[in-house]
Amino acid sequence: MGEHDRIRRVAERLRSAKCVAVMTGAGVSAESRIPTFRDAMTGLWASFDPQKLATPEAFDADPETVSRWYDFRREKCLEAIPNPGHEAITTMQQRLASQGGQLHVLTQNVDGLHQRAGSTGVVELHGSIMRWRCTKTGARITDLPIPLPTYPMPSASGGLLRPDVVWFGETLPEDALQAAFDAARSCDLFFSVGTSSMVYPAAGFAHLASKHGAMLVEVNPQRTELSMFADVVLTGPSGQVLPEVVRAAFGHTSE
Ligand code: BJW
Repeated sequence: MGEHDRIRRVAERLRSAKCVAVMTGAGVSAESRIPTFRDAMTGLWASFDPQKLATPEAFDADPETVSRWYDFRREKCLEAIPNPGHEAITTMQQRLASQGGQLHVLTQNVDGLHQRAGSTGVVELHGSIMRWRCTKTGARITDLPIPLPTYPMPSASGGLLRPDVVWFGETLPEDALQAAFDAARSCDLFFSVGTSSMVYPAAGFAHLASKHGAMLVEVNPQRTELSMFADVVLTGPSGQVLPEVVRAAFGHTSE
């Protein structure tokens, strides 16, 4: 089956679906020029290992460096604009809603680009880079200047402000986890878009959906840990592939 036929097969299922779940990873924002998580260390940050910086241990040992890294990335995310991949997901969500269905956006990304593309109810499994959280009280704060005046940034209650994201070894927000479980168990179609499918528990939701009977579709220019389990693999950048799926299903790419 060629790529065109694979897209048609997905489009047919999408047209008749009542419930769709879309799990996204860093690749969906690559065409907005936000480097993927594993490619994030460019320029000044080239000598750092993201897997080591995105940990509570790194923040405890060197809160200045970790705060600077997140503030640098916060600025890049704010400068970025949503791309046709984000927009296609929003279009799918609106089309499904208009025919009485629903589409759940589950994202591992912390960049806020799905919301800025107009998707609603976005489930942020790994938090948001736009928010900071007090290490003492857990209070959240969103309206801090860019750049921060100092690194690390003290909180009003004598603690530090850390990014409100989920680091390795930390648990995901309970409400986001529950929403993702519910969506994976109840959807007829599950898209895994732009993720290496290496990080758990997020990577497990595709398998859960498949076990519950959903068609599993992967969108990625590269093969991943998930590819061999997918019913359909659409090979290419999500900013090209997803608009093609929307066109094939609904005949146009925007509302
Ligand atoms: C394109 C493209 C284009 C390029 N179009 N695509 C089970 C087994 C083994 C280990 C574990 C397990 N369960 C839990 C763990 C431990 C750990 C884990 O999974 N480790 C793995 C490395 C093995 N998980 C955790 O610690 C989680 N917590 C947890 O489970 O708590 C309970 C517990 C604790 C302790 C022990 C056991 C249980 C928390 C995970 C938190 C992840 N946080 C991060 C950082 C967020 C903040 C930040 O951004 O700095 O989240 S890590 C990082 O990885 C980030 C991402 O959201 C996440 C996923 O990465 P993603 O999105 O897949 O990006 P990439 O870069 O890997 O891939 C990009 C993809 O895009 C590639 O495939 C490209 O080809 C593709 N692409 N251009 C489409 N144009």
